[in-house]
Amino acid sequence: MREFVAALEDRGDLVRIQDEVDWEYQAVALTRQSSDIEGPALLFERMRDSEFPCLSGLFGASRRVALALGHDYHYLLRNFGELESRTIAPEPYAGPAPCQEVVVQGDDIDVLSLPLLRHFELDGGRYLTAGLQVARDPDTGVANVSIHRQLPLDRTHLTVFAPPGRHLRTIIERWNDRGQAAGIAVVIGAEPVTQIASQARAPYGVDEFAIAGGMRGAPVEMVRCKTIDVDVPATAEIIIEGVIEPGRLESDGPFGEYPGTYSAAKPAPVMRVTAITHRRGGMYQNTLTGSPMTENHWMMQPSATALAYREALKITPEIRSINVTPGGTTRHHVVVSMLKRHPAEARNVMLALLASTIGAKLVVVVDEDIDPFDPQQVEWAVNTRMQPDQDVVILPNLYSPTLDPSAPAARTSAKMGIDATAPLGEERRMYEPPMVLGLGGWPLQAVLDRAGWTMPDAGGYLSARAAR
Ligand SMILES: Cc1cc2nc3c(=O)[nH]c(=O)nc-3n(C[C@H](O)[C@H](O)[C@H](O)COP(=O)(O)O)c2cc1C
Ligand SMILES: [Mn+2]
Repeated sequence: MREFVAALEDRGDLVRIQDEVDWEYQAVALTRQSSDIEGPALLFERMRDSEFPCLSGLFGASRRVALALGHDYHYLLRNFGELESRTIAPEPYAGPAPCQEVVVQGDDIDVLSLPLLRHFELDGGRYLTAGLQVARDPDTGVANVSIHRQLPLDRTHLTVFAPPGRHLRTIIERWNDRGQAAGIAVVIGAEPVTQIASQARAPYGVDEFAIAGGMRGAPVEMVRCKTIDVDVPATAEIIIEGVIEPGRLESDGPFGEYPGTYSAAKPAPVMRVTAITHRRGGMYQNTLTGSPMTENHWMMQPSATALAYREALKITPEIRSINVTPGGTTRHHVVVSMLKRHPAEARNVMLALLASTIGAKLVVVVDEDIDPFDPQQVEWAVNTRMQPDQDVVILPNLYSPTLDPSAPAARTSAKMGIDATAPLGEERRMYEPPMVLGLGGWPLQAVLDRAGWTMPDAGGYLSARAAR
């Protein structure tokens, strides 16, 4: 993390703020504004009421996700699944672990010694938003790594917003079934590649630290926590160790969430903190979420897209390209471009995606000549290649992991598929854009050059926008 911060600083992609910043709204207000212009990451060196600096908006521009993984962002959208599949198991760290340079235990523990930020107007409180939660299956001992927001209840308790279906929740329930408390570690300021790897939609039983190892090309180096049997990345900035109190659920929320809406207050498991360990000068980290795009979305989009490819490719190998769109908050709308070989195939692709765990509510399937990343092309395909009474499938009442406020019941949604592909065969000609012949033979530029034409200055005209 420290190397990454230094590299960003060298590139002018991180700005240090030395003035004291308030954890109540101010830090988030600045992060939101930087996010909206795809500006720099912000390192708040002095936070009100805390000794810890706060790094915010680390992934607030897609270029920084790309830099963390050493690949162009569009390459990541296309190939994240392939990167996820090359795992390298974690290994023990040699020597004393930096993340345990300082150990805080007993009465000294206070989660609000960390600068947890207050994000949005109607939020239920300050939130910890950049913690990687690590817990182990009670039978296999295999770790799971994922990110869940946490609301502090008092000095030593935090909720863990891991809804049913999340791997962490399954682990908690399995420990609960035995009447035992699951050990849980919250890793703050892990190596950037590990943070992105935590978003892999790998099956239950796959250790996301091994995925991180594959992505960084070397094992993630781990140390055993001081008070629980859980291993954490030794070079992380801050670790919160604790146990899940069996059977206890407390109200968590509301919180301004990734669908760009609030998620209502819901019961969530509770963690009792048993220790906080950190590096000297440990950096706290905050991630922004809310209306797309934010770092929450940039972090999720590659893995959500990888999941969409996996599901679509089960139907046909002729998938050209997939966009899990920003307007669909990188979860709920999927546009798939495919080469159709059977008249009904697009509908199977649609159903596979609507049924998947990505949480898609709308799937639009277009032909291979349409770029799913160009909204105008997609709309044109919907305009000219589909009839609502024949090409729209609406399915009521499906299971769906979603925070959509319009959902009819918890984790339930109606779903819609639009087949905007043209018919196969002879008929297809009528669905293709009219071609102008001779474009190559009569290049306009030569004509314009001869006429001495240059682009007119727009200043003299009333611009279209002003006219509206
Ligand atoms: C910044 C950020 C915050 C997130 N917050 C939550 C959250 O509060 N609850 C949740 O269930 N998922 C949250 N997620 C998504 C999960 O971390 C992600 O889907 C993860 O892959 C789930 O892991 P699993 O497949 O091991 O269950 C968040 C993701 C990011 C990038
Ligand atoms: Mn998992």
